[in-house]
Parts: sequence; structure tokens; C-alpha cells
Amino acid sequence: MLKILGKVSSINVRKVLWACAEMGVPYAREDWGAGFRSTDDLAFAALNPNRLVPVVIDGDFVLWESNTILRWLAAREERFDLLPRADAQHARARARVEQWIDWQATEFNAAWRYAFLALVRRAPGFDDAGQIAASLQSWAGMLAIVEAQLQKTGGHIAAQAFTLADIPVGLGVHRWMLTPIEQFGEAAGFTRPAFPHVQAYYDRLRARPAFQSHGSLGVA
Ligand SMILES: N[C@@H](CCC(=O)N[C@@H](CS)C(=O)NCC(=O)O)C(=O)O
Repeated sequence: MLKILGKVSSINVRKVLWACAEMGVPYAREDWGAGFRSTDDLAFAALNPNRLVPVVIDGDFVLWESNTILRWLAAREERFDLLPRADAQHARARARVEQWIDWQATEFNAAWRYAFLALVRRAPGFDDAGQIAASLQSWAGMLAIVEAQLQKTGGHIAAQAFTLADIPVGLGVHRWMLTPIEQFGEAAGFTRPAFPHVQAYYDRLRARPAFQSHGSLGVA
């Protein structure tokens, strides 16, 4: 059976759990990461030199990088509805899904980091009001991009229908919704912008049983 190493409070671990639930893939999960078994453990570091969760183990195959794990799972399960085939006929549709998966890992993810560590994790050293405000502005700018794209597709991030890209992007939206921006914003003059298409998208994702049971888990 597939083994997943990583705690559920990690957004990157939840991507994999949500994907497994969407695809009906059984797995056994072990708690690793801050607050649990340390990823500095030599046995863990031998699996992932970055010492980060998630890591998946499928027999003699070990894989890390959450978005790569999502692509691998979709390919293994032949879920071409979630990630179109890697052939010329489906090149455009596949690239559109991959574009949003990569955008999450690079642009979207980078924008929220400071604000999330300050307002949710309350991490030491992340208490500079100017940097929090800048991160919130940048994060809101990413949400504006999602808003415009959803207006175009009329459904999900890469297309009208749900695809693999909705897992990483959807969890980023979930994080935005659950972060207590208002508390900080009032003092700093930052107001959470209204994004009606993002709200409707979030409601759509929240209606999915796999998100309810494995994606959200009540944590940002
Ligand atoms: N690019 C990696 C990032 C993984 C990552 O940052 N994982 C965090 C949790 S979300 C982690 O392992 N932090 C160290 C720890 O919890 O010990 C991926 O997408 O898998």
C-alpha cells in the first residue's frame, strides 16, 4: 500500500491526501514534520534530502515534491480527466493544468508566506507590520488573478471541470479564506477585497467529499 509521510497540518501533505481521496487510492500515513517525528531524522533525510514533507513510498519508489506527487498519482491511476494525456492531441489541455499547478508552487505560494507565518503560525521573527501588509497585498494580487481566470472558465481554475490543478490552487484559496486577515488589516489599513468568483469556487470545492474529508481538515 502507498505510504505517505507527513503531518496533516501541512498544506503540501493535504494536497496528496485530497488527491488520494479524489482518486480512491488507499494509503497509510505517518506523522512526520514539526511537532511530530523530525524530518532531520537520518532515515527521513535519506528519503528526502530537503527534509520536508510530504514523501510518498510505493514499494521501492520514493517521491517528494507535493505537486510532482499529484502528477504521478494521476498518471499511475490513469486519471486523464484530472491531468490530460501527455500526447500531441492533449498537449494544450495538459499544459493548461500544469500551468496552474506550477503557478501555485511559484507565484501563489511565495505571496502568502510572510503573512501566513505571521498571522496563522505566529512564527517568531515574522512580526514586521510592513512586511505583513506587503505580503497581504501581494497575496490579494494573486487572488485577483484567480478571480479573473474563474470568470473565464465559469467553473474551475484550468477549465470548467475540476482538474488536478484545483487541488494546489484550491488549498491556497482555502488558506486565504481561513487566515485572520481582518484582525491585522483593521490596524494596518488593509481590507480583504471581495472576490465573488473565488467565493463561488471555494463553495464548489467545499462541496466535494474528498475536500471535506481530506483537504480542509479545519486548518489553513
Ligand atoms: N516544495 C515542497 C515544500 C514542502 C514543505 O515546505 N513542507 C513543509 C510543511 S508544509 C515542511 O516539511 N516543513 C518542515 C517540517 O514540518 O518539519 C513540496 O511542495 O512538497
